[in-house]
Amino acid sequence: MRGGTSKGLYFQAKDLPAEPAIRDQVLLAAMGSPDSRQIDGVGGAHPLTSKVAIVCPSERDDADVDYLFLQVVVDKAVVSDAQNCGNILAGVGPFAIDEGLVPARDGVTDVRIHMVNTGALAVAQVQVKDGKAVYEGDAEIDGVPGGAAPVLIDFLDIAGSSCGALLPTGNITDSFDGVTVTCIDNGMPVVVMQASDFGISGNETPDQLESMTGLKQKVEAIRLQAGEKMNLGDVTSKTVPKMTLLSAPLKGGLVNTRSFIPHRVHDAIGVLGSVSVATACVIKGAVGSEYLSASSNFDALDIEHPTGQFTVAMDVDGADSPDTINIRRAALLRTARLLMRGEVMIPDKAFLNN
Ligand code: NQM
Repeated sequence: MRGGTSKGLYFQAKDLPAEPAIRDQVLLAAMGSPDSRQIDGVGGAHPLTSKVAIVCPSERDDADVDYLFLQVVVDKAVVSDAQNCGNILAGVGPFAIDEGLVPARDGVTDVRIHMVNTGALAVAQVQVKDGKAVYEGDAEIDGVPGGAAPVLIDFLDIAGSSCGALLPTGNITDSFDGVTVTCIDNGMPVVVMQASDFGISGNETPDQLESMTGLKQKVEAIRLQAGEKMNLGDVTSKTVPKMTLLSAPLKGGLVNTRSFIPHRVHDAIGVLGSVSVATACVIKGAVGSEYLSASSNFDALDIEHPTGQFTVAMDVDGADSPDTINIRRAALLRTARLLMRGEVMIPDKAFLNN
């Protein structure tokens, strides 16, 4: 399925080996990792197209399904559950309905999703007709050509869900290698920085940024230090924290972004990544707060990115101080599409490695 601006394989948990080590070998073989082209699998040779959702009925009273997100690293034999993914999340509601995991109600069905990676909850509003998810429609999201049925997603309790606190270092800003940053986790651990502190405009294309070796080394050096202070431990081989560079908006949005996720540059921006960036912008004194103005509309905070913009709705109290800030709501629009349904073939050797 395509979920938002990402693409991945969606499985029911019962169809995969229960033992994580064997399951991961199966997923590596399915995607064709490790190989920069993923030529011997169905992965798309980019972190955004090498993703997996594993879904099953939830045992929680407040959730319909459990969603475990796994990042299958393209060029390493690594499958990581260290991060969540809000784009792949967009396909979970429709998948759960089509697989009969949730009773479908014609019109709109609310699917309550327990996001296993972080323990937080999201509610997806899925369009339904004749008991099946509807994929066609007019809702457009930047980074995806054409329209599709809207999937509205409300995130309920995501602050600090990976790092233990919204501002996991205990500070609104920190300094690493002379660069002032805000370390934040409102659903995704992100280090928010100013592009100008790296001597770039922030309008460069992802390809241009990926070719700037010195810049990438500087960003990675900060990431390794910030990761420790954000309670993530040694993040050398983790895909978090994400590193987002801010600059002035070009298209009337709140702020412009370029995101290292963390070694490739995102063609757009992650869903939860953008919620974390929007949150930094509304905290007084945080990196990004300089872009907020009296006229900023909290129902539509537009985060610009290389292929358009991403609109986040936020309801926040007490943003004057890290001690009082209370995120009451973070919500956004995504779309998803079922691309194919079937079997992915796994060579026997994937099972023999264990
Ligand atoms: O931040 C890419 C994506 C993501 C993650 C990444 C995401 C999110 O665009 O919730 O969606 O940052 O690795 O799929």
